[in-house]
Amino acid sequence: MLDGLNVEMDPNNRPIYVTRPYLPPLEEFTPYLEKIWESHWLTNAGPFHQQLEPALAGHLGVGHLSLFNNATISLIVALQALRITGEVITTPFTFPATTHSLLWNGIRPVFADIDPVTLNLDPARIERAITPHTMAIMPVHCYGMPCDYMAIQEIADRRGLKVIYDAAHAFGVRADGTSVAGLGDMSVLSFHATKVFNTFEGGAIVSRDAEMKKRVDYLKNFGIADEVTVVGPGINGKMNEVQAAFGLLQLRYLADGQARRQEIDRYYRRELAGLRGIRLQEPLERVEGNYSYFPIRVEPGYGLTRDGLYDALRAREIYARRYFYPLMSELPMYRDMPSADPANLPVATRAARQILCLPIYAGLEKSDLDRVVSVIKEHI
Ligand code: T4K
Repeated sequence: MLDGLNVEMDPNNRPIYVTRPYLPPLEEFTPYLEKIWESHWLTNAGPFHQQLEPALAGHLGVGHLSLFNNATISLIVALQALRITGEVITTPFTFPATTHSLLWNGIRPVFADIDPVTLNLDPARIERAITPHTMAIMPVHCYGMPCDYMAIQEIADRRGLKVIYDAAHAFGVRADGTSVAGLGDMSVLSFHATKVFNTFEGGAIVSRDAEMKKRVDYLKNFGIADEVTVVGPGINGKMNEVQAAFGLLQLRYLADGQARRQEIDRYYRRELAGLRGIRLQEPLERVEGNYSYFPIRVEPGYGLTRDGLYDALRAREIYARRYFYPLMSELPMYRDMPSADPANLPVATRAARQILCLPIYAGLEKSDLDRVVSVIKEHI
């Protein structure tokens, strides 16, 4: 019978993805599910939710964390909670969720160019994009590389702007000894299946104080304060009990997954060092990274274009990804905005055409990594 369970897979040819979730042993999840079945408490800030919130805040070293069903809704709610309107300065080099969260709030995104080294918003370009309508800055710690947060905060303080960090890639990242998740007026994390810490789907907002966390918590639950009081136009952003339970279990396995990613990062750096036309993003000394992505730049001098290498890898069932191509400023809903002009975004435009994210996840074997590297070396 063809039930899909008995397919033999050649280990030298099995598909290699850009990422795969790191899953704890299944039998360790069963007791959590049994508890949920016993209690009949499935969602709406249940017991696992109540345990995971402080556990994650403690793990990340932040004060006021609110769990969500995903990072996209978290971004939308963060903008609501801070009552942002008008224009927000943001990066074009990101995933659609960042920019779309602005549109969902009726806010006009204003694109500013990125720094060629960090691939994050360039503070000098932020300054130039400010108008009388600007209310906030929404930077992204792309690939978990921290933004120039001191310069961004200095601009925000001087110009009276809010800062909402899209920290979807930055779970566990520390810069100058401080958790990146606590920066700005708010930071948003993603716990999607493809992230270093996952709850299948999930996310969180980190607020600056208890008062703001309370507002966020109302907003993620339809604005409901009690049975007869609805204080705002909230949405359904709640994380359910199965997700929260999985998060608690994941926390126990995080260090193992992280250690393996770090080894893979080292392997790539060793194997790809000095290859003509292949440039790596150098880690910064003051940053403790999370090894969630491994971007390479395919430059003139390499034997293939970035897309040529992407195709060559695919032909061998290696599914590297062109994060983030196309740029958000190239999408039909944004490209007619004056700030979307490629002439305004030369660094981002080049990055979107040169960067390829290589596979990095705990389940990769040495033979998988050798396969990736050998395809890259075939074309130098
Ligand atoms: N802000 C930023 C900067 C983001 O990058 C993202 C999401 C968000 C905000 C929004 O966060 P959430 O609302 O999702 O919490 C993936 C993820 O779906 C997305 O969450 C992530 N960024 C983005 C960078 O990557 P796709 O379209 O590349 O996903 P997909 O389905 O092609 O998956 C990529 C690879 O992962 C697959 O080839 C195989 C592997 N995979 C995927 C899934 C879903 C698995 O092995 N298992 C799985 O369950 O967006």
